[in-house]
Amino acid sequence: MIKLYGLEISGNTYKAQLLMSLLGIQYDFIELDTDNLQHKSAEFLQLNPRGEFPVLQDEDHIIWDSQAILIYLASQYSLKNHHWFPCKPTDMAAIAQWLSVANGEIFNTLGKARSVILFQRPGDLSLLRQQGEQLLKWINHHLQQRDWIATRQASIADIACYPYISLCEAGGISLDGYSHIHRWFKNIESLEKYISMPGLYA
Ligand SMILES: N[C@@H](CCC(=O)N[C@@H](CS)C(=O)NCC(=O)O)C(=O)O
Repeated sequence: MIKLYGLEISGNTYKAQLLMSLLGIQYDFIELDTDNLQHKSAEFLQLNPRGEFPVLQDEDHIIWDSQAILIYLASQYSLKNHHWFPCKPTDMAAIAQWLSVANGEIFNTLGKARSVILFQRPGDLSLLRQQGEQLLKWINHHLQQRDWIATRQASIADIACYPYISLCEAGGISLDGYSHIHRWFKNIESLEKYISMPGLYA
């Protein structure tokens, strides 16, 4: 049985949970005791030397980084539904670009602003909010003529980008007025076997 190590309120963990639900994959969830820094313990560092979560374990295969987990799950378990991670080079490149945005700009502005407020992490909140608002404008414009963020069908790029955009009001960044982002939220939330997480925009 696949094991997922993470935290229920972690958007990066939710990326893996959402894709596993959409793909109908059963797994054991191991909620980390982050108050006692379980993710920095010698045992956990064997799984992920970065001391971060989520981590996915599938038999002997250990995968850290939520984007890498999405690539692994879609490639290994979605052979009949190629749209999650298609083999066409231009689609793969478009998906890679948006996985990079998810791990870069989205996490580092919207995600960080949330963690400054919710988890008292250090950070310049007004700068993060300013950068986050610029990012939302760009993504809203990008989605103007599109149903999905990278390709013509739902892909792992949508799953990677969705959580920290939908969670961003917890960081004091308003989602008001971004009509294309809201339409894209609805597209994702209409997927069969979609699951939510605490704090998503509703
Ligand atoms: N690029 C990594 C980032 C992982 C990450 O920063 N996870 C956060 C939780 S969402 C974490 O482990 N925070 C604890 C720490 O950095 O000490 C991914 O996408 O999985």
